[in-house]
Amino acid sequence: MANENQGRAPLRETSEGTGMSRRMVLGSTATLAAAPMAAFGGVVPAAAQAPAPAVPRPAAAGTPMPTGTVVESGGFLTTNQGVKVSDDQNSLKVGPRGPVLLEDFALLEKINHFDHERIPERVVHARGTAAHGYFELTASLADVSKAAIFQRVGERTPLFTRFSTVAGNRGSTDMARDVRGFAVKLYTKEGNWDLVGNNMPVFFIQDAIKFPDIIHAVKEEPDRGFPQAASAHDTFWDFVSLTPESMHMIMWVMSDRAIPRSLRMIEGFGVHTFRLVNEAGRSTYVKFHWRPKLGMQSVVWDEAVKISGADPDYHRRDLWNAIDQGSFPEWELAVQLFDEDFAKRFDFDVLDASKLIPEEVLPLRVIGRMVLDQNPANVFAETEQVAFCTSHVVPGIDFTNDPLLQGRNFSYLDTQLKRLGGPNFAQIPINQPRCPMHNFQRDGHMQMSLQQGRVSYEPSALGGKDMPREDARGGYRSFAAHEEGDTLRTRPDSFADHFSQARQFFMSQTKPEQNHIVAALVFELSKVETASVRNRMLGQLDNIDATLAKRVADGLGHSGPIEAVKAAAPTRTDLKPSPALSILAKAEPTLKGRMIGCLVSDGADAGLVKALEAAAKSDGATMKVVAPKLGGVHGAGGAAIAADAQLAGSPSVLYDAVVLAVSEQGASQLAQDAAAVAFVADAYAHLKVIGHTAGAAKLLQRAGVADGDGVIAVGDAGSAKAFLMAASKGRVWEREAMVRPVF
Ligand code: HDE
Repeated sequence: MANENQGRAPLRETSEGTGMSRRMVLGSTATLAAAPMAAFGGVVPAAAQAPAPAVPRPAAAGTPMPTGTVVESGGFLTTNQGVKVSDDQNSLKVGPRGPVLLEDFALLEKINHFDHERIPERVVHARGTAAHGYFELTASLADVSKAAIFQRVGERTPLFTRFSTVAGNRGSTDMARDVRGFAVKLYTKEGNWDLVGNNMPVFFIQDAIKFPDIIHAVKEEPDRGFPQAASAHDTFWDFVSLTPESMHMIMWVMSDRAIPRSLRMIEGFGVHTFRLVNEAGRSTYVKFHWRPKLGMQSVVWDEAVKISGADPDYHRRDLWNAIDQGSFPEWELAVQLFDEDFAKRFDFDVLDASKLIPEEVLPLRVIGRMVLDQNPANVFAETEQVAFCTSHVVPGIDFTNDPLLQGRNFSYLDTQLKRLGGPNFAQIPINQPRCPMHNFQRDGHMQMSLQQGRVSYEPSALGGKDMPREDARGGYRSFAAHEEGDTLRTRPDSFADHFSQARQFFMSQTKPEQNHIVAALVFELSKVETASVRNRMLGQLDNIDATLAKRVADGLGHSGPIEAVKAAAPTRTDLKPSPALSILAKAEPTLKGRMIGCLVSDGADAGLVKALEAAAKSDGATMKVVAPKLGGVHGAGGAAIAADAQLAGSPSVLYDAVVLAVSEQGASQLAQDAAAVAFVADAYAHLKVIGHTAGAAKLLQRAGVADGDGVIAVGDAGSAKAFLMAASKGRVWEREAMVRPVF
């Protein structure tokens, strides 16, 4: 069968290519030579294995034989039925100018398949990017979980991780202000375990029944079809301003966590409280955390807006390039473990997904690491078709009564049926377990396995001793939780406090981070056309913190008092700030995985550019040379300096720090180029460290940049090091009040 999937775990054995190649003519009617189909990802029909001579077919009378580009070929094209295709350029006609015949099965099949290439995109998390990798256990969890994956230190488990935005459609921008999905499918020896999390540890709602509402509210408005991938519109703020349980999550999505610099630099959270169960059947509550080895980093909002134009694929390109170049992103897996006593003592209900347990209250235990070391071979087959389900758990991992989690356990299975077309989605290679799998589920759409024998039920004696049976000892057993109560549609009182942790989050942020939360709220609410929605939201913010509400009101130019919105429970002010909730409070100086943009001009010092590149590399960063033309520039003395990118298409928003390695004359010329001026002005406004040669003065002046904090003269290898040292500290936050209003 042609086009058989060649994923990591193919359903059937496929033949490998022999590397044999042939010449073919593109855009011509020349005959293709015989060679194995495996080069195209297909199974080699026996007849096609022997190479046939590459003899061009003589053109039939009246058939034009255009000459095309000669390229190497790996084998015959065939239809899906394995019939060799003689001509893939022209449909079958009556005479050269006559009607096309319905009997042209090759045409019909090709168009038919093309018409059905798309499957429904995910209702949420449609835009995603993914990678293969592995999980390695670094500390045993055998005391609390019997899961095989948690037993042997050093054991590696293959996995596939998909990152996503939530609100936008598949074609939207990577840089939307949004939660990032962080879904990991672990192919354990006891079956697949899907840890389907986000880069924020809490959620907007407490009960799954509200999920369609929050998603309808944030998605494009149904009558107009916009805005796309944006929460800054009336329906979103209408809903959340009426849904106080969202307030904690609102603080997170208005923070810089919602505009990450790189997917390699985000944290991940399982969000819900899960259970671990050990051999003795004892249950321990657990919260899962992924922590990026590169540390966390975010962009500033104006940068996010501009990156969306400069490179809407910024995150996926960054992840793909890093893996392609062998800089494998890595995360630690850590757990917060607690028992029923802790759950009873803790300030909030551990079943409430709008709350977190601060690390300072319950420390993290690091148990492993995840390394992403291989890009997908095919985005559709893997990234699109991967089917995560929260209900995919393995012995030793179990659920709690979190009403959000319970609803998710239905939704994910249900959604895969719609997206992937039937109940056999577990047979798609990316979804297959890597351990033996057998049961009596039969037939269905796209059944891929040749299910044999007359016995398709159990118990059975007819099948003999080879039939699969239950395993009372090793099989999955749900934790025997004691449950009783009346049947009610209600929320527990223990879920009623919606503001205390929202306030705690805000108070835990550094000054620049608090400023950004205020600015984000001002930006978003400024896009809301309905005054009553804005005002109600101010009332909700007032319940979080009066100063926060006042600052947002000032930023909006709101006149008059803020109208109170009744809260179900008073806001606690005794919760201690948790520095672990801040990005900046735990940021370590580093350039690892970061990108430096070096703008060059004719007459630049080629030696300096080389020295900068080498120094950046030794710090773990990459330097890209940006020139007015892709052909590069002539350095001082005529030495050629090659360019990686052209200035107009490579603005400074794509880099973490910039250096202007330009000659005096080059700077004068660049001062006439709006792209060069914006390169410098934006780097300054985005608080980046700017290195510059003495010759850059005119360009700096034109961009309105004066020497000062983070603007560093660079002339030789020594000063290049000093520039990189400054850049490793990240942004120059002191500059912010000079470049944009702080409300
Ligand atoms: Fe999801 N979510 N979700 N979600 N979610 C989906 O499943 C849903 C929630 C998350 O890369 C859908 O396969 C409900 C929380 C990720 O393929 C759907 C509720 C968290 C992904 C669905 C939630 C998530 C999804 C759409 C409220 C963080 C992408 C396509 C009860 C812990 C997975 C799909 C991927 C995807 C339902 C809330 C994370 C519709 C009903 C909380 C990372 O089934």
